[in-house]
Amino acid sequence: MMRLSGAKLTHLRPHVLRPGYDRAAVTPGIVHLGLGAFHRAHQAVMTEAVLRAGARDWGIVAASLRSPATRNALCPQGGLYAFAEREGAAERLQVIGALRGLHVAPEDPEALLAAMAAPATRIVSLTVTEKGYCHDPASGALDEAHPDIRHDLALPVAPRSAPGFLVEALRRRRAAGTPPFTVLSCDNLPANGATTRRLTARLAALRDPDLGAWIAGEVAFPCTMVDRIVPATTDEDRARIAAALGLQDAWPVVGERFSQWVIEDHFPTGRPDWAIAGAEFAADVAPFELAKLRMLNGAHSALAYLGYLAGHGTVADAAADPAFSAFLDAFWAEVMPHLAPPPGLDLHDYAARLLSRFRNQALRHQTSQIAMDGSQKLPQRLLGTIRAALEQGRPIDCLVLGVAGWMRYTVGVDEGGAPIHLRDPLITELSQACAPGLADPAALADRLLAIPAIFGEDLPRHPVFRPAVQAALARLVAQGARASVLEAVR
Ligand code: CS2
Repeated sequence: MMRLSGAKLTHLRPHVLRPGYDRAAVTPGIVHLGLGAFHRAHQAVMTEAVLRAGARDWGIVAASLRSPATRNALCPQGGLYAFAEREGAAERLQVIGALRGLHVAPEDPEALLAAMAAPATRIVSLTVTEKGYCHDPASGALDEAHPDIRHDLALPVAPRSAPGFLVEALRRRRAAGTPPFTVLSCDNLPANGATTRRLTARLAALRDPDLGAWIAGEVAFPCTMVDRIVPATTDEDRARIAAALGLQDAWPVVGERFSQWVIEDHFPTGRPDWAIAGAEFAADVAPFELAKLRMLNGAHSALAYLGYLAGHGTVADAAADPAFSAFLDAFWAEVMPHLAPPPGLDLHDYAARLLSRFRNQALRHQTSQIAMDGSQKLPQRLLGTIRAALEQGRPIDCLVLGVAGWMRYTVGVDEGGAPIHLRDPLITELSQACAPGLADPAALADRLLAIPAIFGEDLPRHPVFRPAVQAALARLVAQGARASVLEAVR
């Protein structure tokens, strides 16, 4: 079968949506850091709608900060790839043309810096995942001992970290008298814009206090809430999509139909009209973001650990299990009292829609994929709600069971004794804490609670939280995840 490329677009099957605009006339206006599936299924799809509507100066130059794999897949295709929107039996295919340049940062940091410093670049957006910000997840402060941050301070002209690239590119623009680009974080971090500003300004200040103050004062870092479920692409997806396209695509992306993007409208040097694609602009993104992080992502993480332990490979399988769907209802009932939803958002409707999204059997979203990097996710997904509930003396049983599920999972053996492949930037600390195994669950809970980057200083000593976690972990070890989930909802 022929490979997807600009020259072969006419070979696509007729039902496949294609760029339909002159890609050669599109110039880059956005540099994107983090060329993963999420970016390609979310912001790039929204930007594609803007290009289809006639804009020419908002092409995307995208960079991987680590692996060359995506560049290697997309380069021979001239940056083209298919996005497959899946719900039930329906699959809608669209070839996306928005990527107009591909970089691999470690191969050539200078080329990426040059693209970021170019006057035509007015936005630098990021999807580098939680750990890509090199911060302490509990406090939100820059992790100055992080190897990439130390590297970027020692050799700032050839950075490795996302904050390092932002600082050096902004320094160059300031020196050249070019207005700064707007920094648009699209990761699931609390107050992602303000957080990125704080981390970037801090790293800059460690180099040069003036530069730090300039970044803090002069650069726009709007907050965003991003939402679309995008599981990792499988070989089965590749084969099915190639057959449906009539052309081979080395790395298509697959996602649900639902997509939401709420953006704080602060772009001093302009922005694409993403409203064309359904993006919402809001003065305050926080109420959207808290609801999404704590309801969707919080439930996702709890379901990932407990579901995996109970033998569910995917979110859809877990959510189809009556024990887990009852657990989700009870979990959301614990979360909702601590949210102040934006006007027009009914949290009960939101929860009902989440349940049906989780049940989308057309998406094979692996529980092990969501389980990854738990140390970076727990604070904003579960622990923030737990702190709020503790303050008001409200129930935390399901939230605590989610935390205990993470602990049980982190020991690295499933309920049948098979090893779990753990992936987490704090793997060394976690393995140390888990080395003595499951024999004494209360002591295991204490050793994990003692990691301040996750639990801070308050939670490990909390007179309600600590014993609740110890008891939940003991139950999980004694009777397994499914029985514990059933007990929690009884
Ligand atoms: C998931 C998210 O992998 C994860 O941790 O919870 O990627 C989730 O699918 C997205 O945030 C949905 O918008």
